[in-house]
Amino acid sequence: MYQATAQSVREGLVERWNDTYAHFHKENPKQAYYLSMEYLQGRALTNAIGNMGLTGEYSEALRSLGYTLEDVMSVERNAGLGNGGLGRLASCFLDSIATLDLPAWGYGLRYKYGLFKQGVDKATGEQLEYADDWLEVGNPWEVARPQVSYPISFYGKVVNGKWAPGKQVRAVAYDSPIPGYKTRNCISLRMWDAQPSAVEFDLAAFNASDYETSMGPTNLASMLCAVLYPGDGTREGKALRLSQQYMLCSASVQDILARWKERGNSDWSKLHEKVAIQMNDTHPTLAAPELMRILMDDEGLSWDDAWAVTKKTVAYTNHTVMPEALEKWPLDLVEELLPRHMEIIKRIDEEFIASAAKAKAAKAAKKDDKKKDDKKKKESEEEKPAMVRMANLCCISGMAINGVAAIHSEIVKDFTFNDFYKLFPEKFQNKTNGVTPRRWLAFCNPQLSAVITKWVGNDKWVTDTDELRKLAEHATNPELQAEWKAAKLARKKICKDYIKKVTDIDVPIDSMFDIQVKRIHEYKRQFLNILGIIYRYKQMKAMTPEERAKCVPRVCIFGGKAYATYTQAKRIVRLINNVGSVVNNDPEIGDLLKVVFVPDYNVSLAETLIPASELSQHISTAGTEASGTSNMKFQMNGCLIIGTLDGANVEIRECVGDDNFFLFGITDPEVEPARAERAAGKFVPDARFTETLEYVRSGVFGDKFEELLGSLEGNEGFGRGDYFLVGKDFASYLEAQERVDVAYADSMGWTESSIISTAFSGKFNSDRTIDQYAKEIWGIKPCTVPERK
Ligand code: H2P
Repeated sequence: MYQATAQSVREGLVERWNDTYAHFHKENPKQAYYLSMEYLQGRALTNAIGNMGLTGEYSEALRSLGYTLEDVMSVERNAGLGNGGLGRLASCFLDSIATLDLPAWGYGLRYKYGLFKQGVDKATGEQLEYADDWLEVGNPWEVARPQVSYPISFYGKVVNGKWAPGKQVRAVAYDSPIPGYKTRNCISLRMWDAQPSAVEFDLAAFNASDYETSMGPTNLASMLCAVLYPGDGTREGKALRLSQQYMLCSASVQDILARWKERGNSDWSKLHEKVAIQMNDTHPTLAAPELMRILMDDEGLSWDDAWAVTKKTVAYTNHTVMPEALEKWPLDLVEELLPRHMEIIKRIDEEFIASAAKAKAAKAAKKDDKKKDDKKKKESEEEKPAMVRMANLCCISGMAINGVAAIHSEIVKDFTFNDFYKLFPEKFQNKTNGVTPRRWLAFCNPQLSAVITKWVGNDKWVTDTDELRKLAEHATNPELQAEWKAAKLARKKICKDYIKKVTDIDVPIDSMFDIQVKRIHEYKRQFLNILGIIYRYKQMKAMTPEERAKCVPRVCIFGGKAYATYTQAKRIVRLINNVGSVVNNDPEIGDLLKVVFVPDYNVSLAETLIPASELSQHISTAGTEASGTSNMKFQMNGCLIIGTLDGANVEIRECVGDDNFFLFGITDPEVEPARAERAAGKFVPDARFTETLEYVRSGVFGDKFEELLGSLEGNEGFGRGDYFLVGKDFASYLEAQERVDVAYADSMGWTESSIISTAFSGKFNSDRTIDQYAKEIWGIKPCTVPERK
């Protein structure tokens, strides 16, 4: 029934999809292309019928056949071709682009397996990883386009200034329709699959039974699109990752230029008037040298002409400021894999250094500055082996460089890329992230949506989220409050049933649902959360039954994947699970505290958890989380936030007001001094922190978690000595949690804050973000597909 429903919906989409393509072709507008290694599309069915305004009709039709829409849609596999926020952001952006009728497309890779399916070992609490065979039963949302295919070359050498590649595969297009909300516009997400190139198939070798030789290209092709982010610990792994990135860039750039020609354009110097390419983080950086190569080597442009237009065409979004996450590749590897590109990159580098030196000289820099600069230059020259720093290449080639939240964009200017900022301040922008209110409120939370529509007076808020502000006028109205609470309770019930199904844990729905879901990472500090829970548990154990009865009951829910080779993150998962096993089975504690790790966090799970949330945790060390986007989804669904002054939390707090946000922790400027204090041995941890660590060490949770705890103390051999300052923020975190408990006990006050949260979430609509990209970076305008006559 799912397949039948999907086919029927798809049929309805195809007409809009074809019309959109034809209309863009006819109008020949400037078009933007979003290049991303990740997309977290989640399920397509509910979204498609929701955007087409046909949810009621499909529900009804299915009911008449003896099915429910919920059951049918829950069969769909999640398209999990991403890791976290970066990939989901790309998917929200596509929804907004289509909804705003903008001429733009997405490009990605069609991995055979998604990131991985996560399980939990019942006995040890450890994370388990399985291949996520998301295409196993086919994908009704894609259309293979074997006629759209491009050669992708690797290795070889440069002969007379041109590349004579050593290996080749073919990139073949698979398109998925992305319908906009209440519009006929339907854009494409084009994902490339790798196929062996027939010219490389060694028929003679095959017939001589030398299968290994003859199947070489086939193997390369199947490796290229096997998984997202293959381990890059070895040189082979690095080569594979870089090959994937190159394949995305090369296929997409070839396709973009083919379309540009097909639409009748021919003046290369005006390419940027018709094309904008957005590089989602540094993974698609090679788009810039690839564009240069094609323009020069295939189209015959001079270096100067090719460079002039390339730097007006590509733009770069930075998503992280952590030095270890800024990609760099060994120069000799790039040279071996992509010899012509390395020549181009070297020339970009040389010309940049020369022009930067000129600019400096012209400014007659102060003596001090000069000394500093000389020192920097020396450091970079001394790096061995030599590296290609992708972010630097992006900053030099990009027409625009943007961060993803106000505070992050400032950090990017002041620290991460300060040298580049000083040279070209005009390139630097901020584009605070957003999320689509269709998927993340209207469709995932129909219960709350109905209440909102009733009290706002119409459903215009589904696109114009400023309309949500009208809720604030009624935030203390008992009638709205009652309906609001009923909607929340209905969602908590659904969530409870889901938790029971997948973990067998019974959670009480009259407890506070306190959720932290995101990639497991030390900087995101799931560790701080679980240590806070351990402290709470320890306190409760020491109470008399009467005292204990006064505690605010909580269900603490975690979800998120730890990258397969990230040992410390995996230890955190194990600690959470072990704490859960002890706490959840402690008769003294009963329903007062539950700790749940819901395995295999993905888009659908988020759609179940977020509507049920009352408190959510966004507690990264200040200055580390670029933006965060789940904070926005929680806020939209009337959830209160406990958080640090980091990423988009800062702007969320400005919108909801200090009273409706549980703030704690040190601020970004205080981080380095705090690290220095630690390094000097001057940091004295709060007694509650020491006590909590000792409690874990006493073996209450089975294992003593020595490696994990050691990382907080900077013991020799155990990491960087609480680099993310869990100890420093612990006391302030506990105090904020106390304020949470007090606030939750006042049900009316809490509900008022919940309503205010939703009411002032309008800014975090990805339509707003995309409108800014369109106007301030891409220079594109809506191109609305007319009704069929
Ligand atoms: C990253 C950042 C987030 C940001 C997101 C989208 C890489 O996502 O860390 O702060 O909101 O990109 O810009 P994530 O950590 O969830 O993988």
